[in-house]
Amino acid sequence: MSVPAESRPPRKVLVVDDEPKIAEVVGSYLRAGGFTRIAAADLKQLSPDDLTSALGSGSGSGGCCGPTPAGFAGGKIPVQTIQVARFAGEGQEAEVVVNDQGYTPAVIVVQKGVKAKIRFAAEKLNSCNYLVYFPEYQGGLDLSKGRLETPYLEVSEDFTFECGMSMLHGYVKVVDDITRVDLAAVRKQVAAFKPAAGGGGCCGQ
Ligand SMILES: [Cu+2]
Repeated sequence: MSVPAESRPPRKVLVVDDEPKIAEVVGSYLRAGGFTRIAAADLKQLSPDDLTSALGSGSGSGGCCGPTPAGFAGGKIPVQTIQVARFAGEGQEAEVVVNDQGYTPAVIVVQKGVKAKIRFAAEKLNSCNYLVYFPEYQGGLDLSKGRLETPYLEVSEDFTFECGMSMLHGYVKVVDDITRVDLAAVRKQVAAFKPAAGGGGCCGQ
């Protein structure tokens, strides 16, 4: 079962081994996992836009994707708001608002064994949040292209969603009965959850 939509965008490619200053800057991005190493000789093939977007606007808080919303910094998932899916159509549905604050809610509870559809209300898209990727389903949605909902997903165990660069993370908790959810327990579990990608991405944090 996969999401038959856009796949993760290609990572930006950058590198420099023989120019210390640039290498120093680029190195931090490489360490954050957002880039793929290429030979310095090939660097000329990158456009100025690639470099600009990769290195940020110089404001210091930018980076290629802009600042990570506070609630999502370091791979954290805000747990204050949890949405329990509702039964509708052929299964169950939940909706997530996407804007500069990230995902609201970032935590959804769905019922095991009932097909689930997740909709995204693209309130404000930016270079970070326009792509929502579902690692466990190996697919994603390009919200900027109007792909605003997943197909019905077979639900068997917890899964996650994230922005294309793994800075914003959301969590879908699977329970046996959505009419009896222990929200405190879900909150506790998700608060302790560490995304595999470590909340890295090209922007660090
Ligand atoms: Cu991002």
